[in-house]
Amino acid sequence: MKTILLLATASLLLAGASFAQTVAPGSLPSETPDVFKLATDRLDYERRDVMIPMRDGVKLHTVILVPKGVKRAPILLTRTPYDATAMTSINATTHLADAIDGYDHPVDVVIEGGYIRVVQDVRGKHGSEGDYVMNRPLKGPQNPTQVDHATDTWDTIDWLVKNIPETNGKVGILGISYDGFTTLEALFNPHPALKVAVPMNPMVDGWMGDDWFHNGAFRQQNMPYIYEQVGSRKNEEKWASGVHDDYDLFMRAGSAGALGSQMGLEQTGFWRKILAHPDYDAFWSDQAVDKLLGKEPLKVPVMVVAGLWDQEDIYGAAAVYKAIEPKDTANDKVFLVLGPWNHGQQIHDAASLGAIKFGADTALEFRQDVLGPFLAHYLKDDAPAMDVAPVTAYETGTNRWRKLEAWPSGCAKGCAITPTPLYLHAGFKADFVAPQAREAAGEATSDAYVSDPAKPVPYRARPSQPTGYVPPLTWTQWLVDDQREASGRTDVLTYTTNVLTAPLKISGEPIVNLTAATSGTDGDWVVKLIDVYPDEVPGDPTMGGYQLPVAMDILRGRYREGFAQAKPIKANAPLGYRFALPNANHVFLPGHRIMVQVQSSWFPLYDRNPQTFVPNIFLAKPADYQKATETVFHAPGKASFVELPVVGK
Ligand code: PG9
Repeated sequence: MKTILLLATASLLLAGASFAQTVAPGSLPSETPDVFKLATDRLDYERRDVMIPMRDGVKLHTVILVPKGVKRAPILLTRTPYDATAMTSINATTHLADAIDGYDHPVDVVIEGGYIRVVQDVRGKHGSEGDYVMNRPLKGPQNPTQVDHATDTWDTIDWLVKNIPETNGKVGILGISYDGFTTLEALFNPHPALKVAVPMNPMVDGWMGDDWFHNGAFRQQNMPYIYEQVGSRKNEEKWASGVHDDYDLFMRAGSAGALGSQMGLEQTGFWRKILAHPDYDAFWSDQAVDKLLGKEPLKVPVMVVAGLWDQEDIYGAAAVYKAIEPKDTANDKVFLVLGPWNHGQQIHDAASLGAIKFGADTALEFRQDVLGPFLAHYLKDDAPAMDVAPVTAYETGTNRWRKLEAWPSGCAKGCAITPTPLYLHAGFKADFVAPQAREAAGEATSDAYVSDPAKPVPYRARPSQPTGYVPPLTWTQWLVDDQREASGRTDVLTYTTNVLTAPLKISGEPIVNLTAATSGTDGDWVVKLIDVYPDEVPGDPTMGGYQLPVAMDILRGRYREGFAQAKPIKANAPLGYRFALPNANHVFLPGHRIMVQVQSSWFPLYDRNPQTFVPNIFLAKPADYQKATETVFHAPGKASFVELPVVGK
């Protein structure tokens, strides 16, 4: 025993001697090593941080996560502006599943599939070299260089399959939102090792209906995002407005342009481009990904994933599907998933959204029954069979998944979709009968309200939260907010059907057809298609009378004749306004009612329309903002209606 003690003591003394540092007199050396080596033997995966050279010499920081022991594993790649290091070290953990348990990773699919997970900082962001350009356009009229996301993806995939010995040489690319955009960009001249792409909630056309504008109305609450995303390489510059309620912040600023100037946003190139391109000019249309993909050959199987209540990019997925589906003549290369989700909810829990309950975790069902088998089929060596329909669409209202051959199509076989006008009527009624002479015989043939830019309609209850995902923020739920508050306002017109006695199903885009006049020379029209719950809902009393938005959107009236050029509106003239609302796949159940709301502001998410025509609303002056009387007609020959894609036998 004594010997052991002696030996132990001796070894400690020796150890102490070997740790002793030769310290220069008068110095106190750093205690932090130059490079900290991770003790990897405890991890169930290997982490490799590499800088991959692109064809122009710029190196892109790429994190490679290899599950221990894998052989001939496929690669799942995501290219992001949101910090690859942060996205792959979400928890201090020894498990890959926990390291990636967050944004952009369908974790269970990645882990159960034994995939090599690769996440790369896009050019100009975080650990990558090069210059950052928001949604960098493809080489061409908006990008005179020889590099873009397509070339960077090609070069990256080429490097990966040559430098990761554990791979089977097959690569899938997937991502949500901006990372859905980079996923789509991989489809232009795709690398031969790219076997499948899953763009989820992708940014596709920032002006038409995704993050920056909707039909010309500017989504000003995304200004903090621009500030932080473009203000510095590592998003170190943080937006601090000093005002808690965004309604106050944007109201006091006047125009979005004025706020941008106050916040120093004009230092950034992308904000200057926004200011310079308020209309749908070539700057926007040249980089609309759906338009560009529509001209490309279909070389890689694609599953486009969309959320029916996507609060950020509700336009992009449907637009891309419309553009590429016609190329899929065998109906086996282009797939669409429409889930009852907010932006990206498919990788999180989705048993509910806000107050709306689905009875099961619909995101888990998607990952297990659709995404997992889909990726395995194209990426695994044994190419396991998959039973994934061309379209997998959740039917809200009945809470059922539907497997369809195409979209829109109301059912698998044997039904048809009939565009059916839901007319607005006197007495704030709505029904499927066109305005008759009865309205001309004395009943009101129109309804009016005063739209006051000094008191715009809040798009949700105040205080107006900023956009964001960390509780207590509920930005992710705003598309399912109860619309009762709005329906009680004098500057919101609300039309409602009688109680339905039979289910009514719609599948596709409802189309707004307003006949309306304004006393101003510009104006916005917001139209909401709403499912009104019964006055009492057995088992769920809080849902009694709930006004659930099914599809909502905004049109900036100056673009009534076309998006490329803003034109003044002829004052006090009944004019037609026609625009599509986002896709719905909804059953209005018996006992429910259908409601249509019309209003002229949706604040502060969207900037105010001055309601007097100015060349560029970003530069509007306080005096330009004037009240206007808005009139919506429901008379024979001047009907207003929402054309519903009604599913029938
Ligand atoms: N689509 C998301 C976003 C983009 C731009 C502004 C605000 C949000 C996203 O990429 O997360």
